[in-house]
Amino acid sequence: MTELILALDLLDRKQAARVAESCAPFIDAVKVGYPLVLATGLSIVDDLSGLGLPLIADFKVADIPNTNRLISEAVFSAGFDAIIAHGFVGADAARACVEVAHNHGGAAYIVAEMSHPGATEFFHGGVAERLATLAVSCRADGIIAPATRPDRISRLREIVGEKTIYSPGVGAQGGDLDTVARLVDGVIVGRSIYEAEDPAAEAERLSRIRR
Ligand code: NUP
Repeated sequence: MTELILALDLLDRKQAARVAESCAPFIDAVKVGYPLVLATGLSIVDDLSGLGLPLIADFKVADIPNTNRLISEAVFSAGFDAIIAHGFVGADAARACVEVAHNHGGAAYIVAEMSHPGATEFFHGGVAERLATLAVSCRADGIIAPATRPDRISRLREIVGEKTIYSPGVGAQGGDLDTVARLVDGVIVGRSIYEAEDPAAEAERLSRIRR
């Protein structure tokens, strides 16, 4: 079954906790990014840890190896279970995130290709393929690939094999859940769920139509 990962890009701590709690029975993980953490601080992890779901830190870490290591240590010490990092900074920097993740019993995912229209300016022309190859060589647990371009997911799948592919871009960005769910291990969905009139009902609906 393809996982359903809630992208919790809300700015209000109480609302975020409420949405996550109501959706919890229908989702497999919660992804937290800069919007929520910058609004609430890392202590938001304490509010969400009671859900019993994996918490993914989407900080798209992209610095030198030492700084990546420091960021990753802070992320896992706060209680996150996984981290998303960029690969374009090079294998040494990406590997720093992977090593810290694995030392903490967690996971690290490398962005291979982003989902927004502008991503094609830099990720196409062989770059995404190189990033997916780097993710494999760094022993990352998987990659992030765009739900908005299923053909690209299929191409990147050839490179990463059995590794996990998590895919954002379903719904608000135009990606089709049914198409993408067949190709990936997990879909990442934000606005379609948390902006719905009844987020839990929408999460339940999506959880039923994914394969
Ligand atoms: O390529 C990416 N595209 C993307 O949308 C990589 C990401 N990490 N994301 C994130 O996925 C984005 O920051 C947001 O948190 C989520 C998609 O949210 P939505 O478009 O479903 O609201």
